[in-house]
Amino acid sequence: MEGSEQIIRSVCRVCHGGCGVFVHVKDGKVVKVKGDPASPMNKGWMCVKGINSPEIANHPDRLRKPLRRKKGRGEGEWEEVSWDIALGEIAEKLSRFRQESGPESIALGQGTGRHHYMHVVRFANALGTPNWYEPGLAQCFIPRITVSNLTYVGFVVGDYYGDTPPKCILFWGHNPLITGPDGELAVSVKRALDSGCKAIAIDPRMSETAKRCNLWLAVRPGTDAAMALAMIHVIINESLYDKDFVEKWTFGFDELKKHVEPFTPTWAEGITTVPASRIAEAARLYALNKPAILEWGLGIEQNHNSLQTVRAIAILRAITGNLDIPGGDILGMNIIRSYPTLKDKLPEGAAKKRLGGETYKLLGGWRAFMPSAHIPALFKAMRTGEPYKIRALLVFGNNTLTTVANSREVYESLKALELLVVTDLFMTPTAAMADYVLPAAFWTELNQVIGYPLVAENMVMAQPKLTQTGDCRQDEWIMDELSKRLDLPGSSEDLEQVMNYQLEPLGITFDELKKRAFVFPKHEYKRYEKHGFRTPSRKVELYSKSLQRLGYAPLPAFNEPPESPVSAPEAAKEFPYILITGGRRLEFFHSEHRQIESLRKLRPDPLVEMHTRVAKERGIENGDWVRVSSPRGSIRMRAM
Ligand SMILES: Nc1nc2c(c(=O)[nH]1)N[C@H]1C(S)=C(S)[C@@H](COP(=O)(O)OP(=O)(O)OC[C@H]3O[C@@H](n4cnc5c(=O)[nH]c(N)nc54)[C@H](O)[C@@H]3O)O[C@H]1N2
Ligand SMILES: Nc1nc2c(c(=O)[nH]1)N[C@H]1C(S)=C(S)[C@@H](COP(=O)(O)OP(=O)(O)OC[C@H]3O[C@@H](n4cnc5c(=O)[nH]c(N)nc54)[C@H](O)[C@@H]3O)O[C@H]1N2
Ligand code: SF4
Ligand SMILES: [Mo]
Repeated sequence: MEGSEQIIRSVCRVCHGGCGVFVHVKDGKVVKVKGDPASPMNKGWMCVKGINSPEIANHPDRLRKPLRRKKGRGEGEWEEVSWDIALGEIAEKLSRFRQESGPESIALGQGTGRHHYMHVVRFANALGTPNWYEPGLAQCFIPRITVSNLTYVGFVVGDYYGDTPPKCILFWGHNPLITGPDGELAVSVKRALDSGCKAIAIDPRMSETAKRCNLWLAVRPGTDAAMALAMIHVIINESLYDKDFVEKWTFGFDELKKHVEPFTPTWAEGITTVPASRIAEAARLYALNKPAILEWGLGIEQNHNSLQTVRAIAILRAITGNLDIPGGDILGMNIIRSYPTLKDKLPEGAAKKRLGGETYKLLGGWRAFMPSAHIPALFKAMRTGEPYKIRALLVFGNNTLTTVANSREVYESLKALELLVVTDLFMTPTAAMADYVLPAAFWTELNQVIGYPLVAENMVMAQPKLTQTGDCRQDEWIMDELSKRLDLPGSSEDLEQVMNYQLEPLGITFDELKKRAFVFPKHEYKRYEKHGFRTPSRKVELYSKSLQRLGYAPLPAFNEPPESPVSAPEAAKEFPYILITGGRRLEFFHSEHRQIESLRKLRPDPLVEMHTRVAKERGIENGDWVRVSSPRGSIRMRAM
């Protein structure tokens, strides 16, 4: 019906959050998105990115048809082709590479946790290639997931939605007022802070979240393990730990106690540059204000010592008895089935060929949570053919040139491929280098089951397909169509069947979930009291025999970051400052949204934040254009 507006319940997915929304559709287009006050997640709130969904969905630069390269790579000459032609030609090439060089010569890439995340893993297993990657993983989320599984099995998230509010929140390398959702929503964190709970931020930067805290510890980047070890030292030394929980539910406390004896706050001050008294104060504040949430983020993972850093921090939650209690850090309920990734279809021999798998055992080896290729090893194989040639890369929503480290090398790697296929919403710099560019569906244009928070799945929501743009297709469909043409395992099962399989434990189908909008059962606290933790010792493993068996330290340790002023004083003469490049902005999601006018005007220029002392030393004023250089490259940015 022309002119009439429909309003349908859905879930925003501009980021990997889960804000319940109402989508207004008119003449087949999304014209407005509003927060759903009934959603327990966001209670009607939305961020600027989500609110501007219609502008993103209907943007004139959206890719609308499959494109085939007409001239040389990156020359920008394309011809529109039908899906049938594009998919047929791609499948024909993949089939040839598989036969000639083995399936491992085909790599799959994807970006951050989007709807098709697990479908890429499924497609890789069906293809028989161990070589898929995601630029998050090794330095985003996988250390936290891996450590959680090694230490207490399962993933914890802050309990913002129960009846007991937290008394304290410790934000560690995390800025959820800007970046949430990544396990929590900015709005829940804000509510908790507004209600007057105590808060601590451990962040080299006075972040938006740090500004709202009682205590801010400006840690030297990459030295968080030393800080955490000293906090454990204080909590044990001053007897602030939860004796009952430690005795009944932890393994290796005596070893830990002995291990942290030398790690005093004064020792940590020498490493982290934070005064010993403030480290002790933070330890006391956190341990004495129970229930407490420990919000950990990317800042503790983007370093060389990520696993041990994250382990030391995870141990803090356990010895203070904050695990799975009301208002503390609750273990995910995982109320739906895990995605059918066809894991058993990947031959054992293929898994052994995973690039980097032998060296990075917890990323790509058999003990890994979700084995994937080691990105530098994979991109090196593309460039050099060592240890074997990667001939094709199929990218589903990753701006590889801007989000994988070392753009120069990435560029050389992509140029060396025989086939590059990029599926995206827009013509990104990465897509511009491809042989085929395939148009992806935006969130209002696809079906998906959303388990939230990610990997914990305490709540499940439905996102229904409501609109269509050009010939855009959802990534899962593209992979399924290639699977059919290659006659791969699982190709007879469609997405609806997969979603219904996942939902089966709830006794509902995707169609029924769409009508209910969400399922959010009451949390069952302390389930470990019934069956123990799901670790080998049935307890929280402060001391990890599993890590020891893999050849890693069973108790967390600090290692000085490479290329720091301490470990590389010579390099520090030429490059005296430490650069950290996490720092997200509310207006953008990673490399996205710079072309969305309503968002871009809020932040027109790339900004580098620096200390006023550094600015004074260099005679830099607020807003000046400066050049930021590292041994790997340089970039022009505006000083803040
Ligand atoms: N220097 C530096 N680099 C980083 C980070 C950092 O902090 N600093 N962070 C790292 C982290 S944690 C992550 S998770 C990664 C994120 O890396 P990416 O996920 O690659 O980041 P984006 O730029 O959000 O997304 C890439 C592309 O996906 C497209 N896209 C969006 N939705 C869809 C969809 O449904 N289907 C398809 N096919 N395409 C879609 C977008 O248009 C965009 O061009 O970056 C990593 N890289
Ligand atoms: N608006 C928006 N939201 C997002 C994203 C986005 O691009 N835009 N990306 C999403 C993704 S994929 C992710 S992974 C999350 C990440 O979200 P967060 O986990 O919040 O990560 P960041 O914002 O990168 O960094 C958090 C803080 O860590 C600090 N930090 C940097 N180095 C260190 C360090 O060595 N130690 C400590 N203690 N702190 C350090 C930074 O100064 C920063 O304030 O955000 C998600 N949400
Ligand atoms: S926080 Fe994420 S899910 Fe919520 S409105 Fe913003 S972009 Fe959408
Ligand atoms: Mo990420």
